[in-house]
Amino acid sequence: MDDKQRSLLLESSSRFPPPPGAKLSYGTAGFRADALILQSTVFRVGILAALRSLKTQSVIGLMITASHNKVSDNGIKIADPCGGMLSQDWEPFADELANAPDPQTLLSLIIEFAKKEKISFDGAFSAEILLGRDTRPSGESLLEAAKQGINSIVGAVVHDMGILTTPQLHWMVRARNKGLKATEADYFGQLLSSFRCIMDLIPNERKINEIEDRLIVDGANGVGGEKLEAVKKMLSGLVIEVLNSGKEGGILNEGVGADFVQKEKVVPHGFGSNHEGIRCASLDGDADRLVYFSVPSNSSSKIDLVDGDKILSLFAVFIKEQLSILEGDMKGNNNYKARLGVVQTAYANGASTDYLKHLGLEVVFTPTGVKYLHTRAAQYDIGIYFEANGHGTILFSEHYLSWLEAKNNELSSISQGSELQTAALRLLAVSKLINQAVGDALSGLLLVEAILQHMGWSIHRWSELYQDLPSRQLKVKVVDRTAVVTANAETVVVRPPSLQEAINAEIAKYTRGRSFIRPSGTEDVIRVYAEASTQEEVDNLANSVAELVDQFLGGGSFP
Ligand code: NG1
Ligand code: ZN
Repeated sequence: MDDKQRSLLLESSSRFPPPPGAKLSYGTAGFRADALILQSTVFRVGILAALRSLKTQSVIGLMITASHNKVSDNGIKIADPCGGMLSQDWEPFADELANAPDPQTLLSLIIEFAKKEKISFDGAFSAEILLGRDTRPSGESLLEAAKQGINSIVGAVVHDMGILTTPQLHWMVRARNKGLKATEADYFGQLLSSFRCIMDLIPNERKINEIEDRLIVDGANGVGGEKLEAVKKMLSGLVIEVLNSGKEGGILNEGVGADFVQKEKVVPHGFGSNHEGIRCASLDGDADRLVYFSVPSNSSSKIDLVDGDKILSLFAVFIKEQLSILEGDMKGNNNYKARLGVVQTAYANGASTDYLKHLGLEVVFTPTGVKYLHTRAAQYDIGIYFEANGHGTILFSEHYLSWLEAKNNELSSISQGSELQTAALRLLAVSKLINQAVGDALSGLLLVEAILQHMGWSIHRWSELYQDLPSRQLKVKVVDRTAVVTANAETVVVRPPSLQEAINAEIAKYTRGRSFIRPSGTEDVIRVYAEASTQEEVDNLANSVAELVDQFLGGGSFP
């Protein structure tokens, strides 16, 4: 590193002193905190993104968002060249950078890391970063801090892509690195044409009118509602009404959005008895999560929730149907049996896992966090992953896609328009509609809608695939959440000692009881999850486990 680069880093970082006393960590979704303390972190992640671009000689993405968190929070995360999350082996360096106390320490860390990673500053390659942000008011000034961080690396180029959903930014990074067009218009174009393709391939006899042709979407008062309004204008075959689009003056994620709906199981603001029985969906604040629900006809405030597990199940049923057609009667020479896998976390409702296994699918578990689920799903020809909260997607391996393309070409010459070829075309369309980089509420919503039409299913028919076990989630504030260490995809507490035994003793009191705890990666809390055969039992189990957490870790409160 030459003197010009050194002094540029020292000079710019002196303008962004870290917040006194704060210890930040690159959690399940990057850095997240109160927006007021994030200037220096975002600046430093700007530097990190430029270094990552130099290292990988690729375009890197930076997204400023705090997803479903309250509007006063914000956050920042990196999208790697393939459009996925930052490679995990860089996370410790991200933490060190964010927590470096002064410019000189920061510079030394960068020099040492660049040496270790063999990052060259010779100017042969210029770092290139795509920047996106959600609708949070703090986003604009944080964007400026990110730009200054990126520009602290000589020659770095920044493209401000404006206000985007998180998955749009990840999609753009992936497309750019594949040498494809990567504007928002290209993104919408791909979604709409593949949606149309699946709709056009629906067999005539399936076109039964069991389905209400109207979908009502809760936009969480965030970026998703805004983008869906744009999609709506270009869409045919589906009537979408957007509520909580953010234009009516509602507050982001307050009493609205996928996280609220999934955790509280109540209607979001703006929905009520006039929506009874109609298919409704809810996006989160940055539109990477999607859940469906219907408002019941009785006066209960609880909704019939169709969560990420059920979206996964719908996708699995559809994919499995296409694979059975394609693989059931293999014509020609080029035959291949796809490896289909399903990836869940411990938050998946036990009834969903039973259902998926009953379908004959391979189901595996990872710890919470997209980085784990995505990596595991990528090991299959077709890997479907979902968190119960509605974040998920379907990954197709390059190898399988090439086979599918070749098979489609072969079938179009020997049996054009056959059931076999149609199944191949449907799978190819799914691979284009569903975001291959991260979970994406907009593309997921279009795929759900196309599949429901294909099946001729109402939301009620879909919801009846299986009956969820009653579940409950709580959070407990403790003095130090890092004191909890878990194993076995977060289902067992290994530290503090004896806590797991105490939890087991509570679980043993209930029929079909299940409970686990883990430190959140996005909030300063311990999360408690419980499942049992009745709502009353599960509420009791969750409360007792939360009390145990408080006893063992002290200083607790239940926010
Ligand atoms: P944490 O705060 O680590 O539980 C939450 C979600 C994750 C994931 C991240 C990223 C739950 C229980 N946890 O993480 O699944 O979506 O946010 O946004 O929903
Ligand atoms: Zn989100």
